[in-house]
Amino acid sequence: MQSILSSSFVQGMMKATNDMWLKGWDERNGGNISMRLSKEDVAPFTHDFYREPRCLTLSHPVPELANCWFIVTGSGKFFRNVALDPADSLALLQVDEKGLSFKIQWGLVNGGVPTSELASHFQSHSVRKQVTAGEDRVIMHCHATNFMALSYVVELDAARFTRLLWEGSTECLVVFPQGVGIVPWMVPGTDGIGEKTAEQMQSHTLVMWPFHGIFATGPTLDETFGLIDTAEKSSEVMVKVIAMGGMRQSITTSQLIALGERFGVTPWAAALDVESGYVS
Ligand code: 2HA
Ligand code: ZN
Repeated sequence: MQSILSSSFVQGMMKATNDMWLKGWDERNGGNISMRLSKEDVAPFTHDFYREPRCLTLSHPVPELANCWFIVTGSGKFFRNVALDPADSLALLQVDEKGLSFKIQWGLVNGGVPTSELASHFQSHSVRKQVTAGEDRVIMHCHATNFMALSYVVELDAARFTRLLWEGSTECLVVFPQGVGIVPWMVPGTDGIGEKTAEQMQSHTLVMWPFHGIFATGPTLDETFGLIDTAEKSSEVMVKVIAMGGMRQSITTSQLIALGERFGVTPWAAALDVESGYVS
């Protein structure tokens, strides 16, 4: 019998959290990840499940996620420790048939609860599951340094900020053609920030939490990590550009349109419409 520790989803969470720690995006207990699994994914590992799983009530009902399985990081757990002791840091849980509560079937062996951002994750999962016909399975939150730094100096306008990141690196428009949504600063770990984030997830794969970090979604851990990595790289370029005195030239609107055509993506029109290089 194969141990759940060798499953692709536990191994995947170990790799993602370690990569993010090494990137410097997840100091202390910063950041959280959740991935929706199928019952086929978890079926080979039921022998590792608790005989009497703990049941916890959800603060916000998620009927769209009824019966769904998730692997998530634990509240207060450090990303740097996940790979050292995944059974302590991760939780495998299943939502009940009404979307009102969930059972912890494996993990958190030393106690504790799933990530404090579970409300935001679940509300975003509900939206992404629907808008991508089930394709998006991952929600990832972290404190990407340069992306955060930009939130202190740019105008907090989603179209303008998207345009800035598209200009910060040629591949960005191809990787996130739907652009970056922005929510106002809000207290983390609440249903309120979860609602606002999920609203943005209707039409964006990336959402900025100003002065805090980033929320991202995608079909796999690799894709979602790559999405954040791309936005963060562009943010780093733009931090340097702004520190050097601002843009003197950049990718033009017609060049961005040509990029979209070549790679078969439809760029968010609002971000094409705003003027280039607005940071001076
Ligand atoms: O998990 O990053 O936003 C700690 C956080 C909360
Ligand atoms: Zn955070």
